[in-house]
Amino acid sequence: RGGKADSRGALVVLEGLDRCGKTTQSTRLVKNLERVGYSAELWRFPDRTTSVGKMISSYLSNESQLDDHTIHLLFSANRWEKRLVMLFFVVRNLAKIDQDENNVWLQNVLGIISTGQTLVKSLMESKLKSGTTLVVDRYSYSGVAFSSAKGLDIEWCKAPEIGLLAPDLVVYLDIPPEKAAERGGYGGERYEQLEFQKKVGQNYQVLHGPTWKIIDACSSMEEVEEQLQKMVLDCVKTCQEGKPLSCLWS
Ligand code: NYM
Repeated sequence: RGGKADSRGALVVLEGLDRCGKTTQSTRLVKNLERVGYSAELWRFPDRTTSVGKMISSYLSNESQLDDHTIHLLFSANRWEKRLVMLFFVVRNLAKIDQDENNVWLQNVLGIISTGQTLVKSLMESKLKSGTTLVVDRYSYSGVAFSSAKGLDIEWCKAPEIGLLAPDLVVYLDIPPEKAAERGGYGGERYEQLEFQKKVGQNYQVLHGPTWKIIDACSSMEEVEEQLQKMVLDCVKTCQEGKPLSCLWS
């Protein structure tokens, strides 16, 4: 819908404290974007379905103990591992293709291999370039804000995220930690404690940059939904008009 035929989708990230409403809002946002004719997908980090994600999940539910640096790197690895999926995809397709000399796709792939170019293109980039907007529930900013709340150096926390795609828009759902705690439902996972969340909130402040927009998460669900959709539609249009992709931490 709209834009040039080869226009890309937007990379939109939702961030905030636990219980700020990110998951509800990101789900609604994807439905709303699709309803008005855009291709959109919901991603979330941690992605608990991968083997790294399972280690993270077990740590969060206090079933395992890990050094703070180690779990930080696992959260980051869980974002990086989206690249490998693409490599598998290529290998799987290569295995399927018969050795037909006229197969242009295969010839291209072999050409790329022989010139030493990398085939490993991130799944995220491919999705965006195919025109799909990605709505991502938590990203590198959660990684930095939560780990540095444990006392890890903020620059050290940012380092493993360098080179991941930078979002076109980060929407911070702003809620005072006390209000979030009142919403209840802290599920007993690690980090779901008021004092810790206060530190996380302060760390998020340090990360705010030009691509960030803030929504008052204490407004009604409908109001947040409406504001969010408006911001995202503006961003999607800018991306369709040719805004280039960039990498963290630009
Ligand atoms: N979290 C999430 C981190 O500590 N680092 C990260 O990189 C990410 C993506 O995991 N309390 C924390 C924030 C949350 C917890 O997230 C699980 P969720 O959105 O509740 O599944």
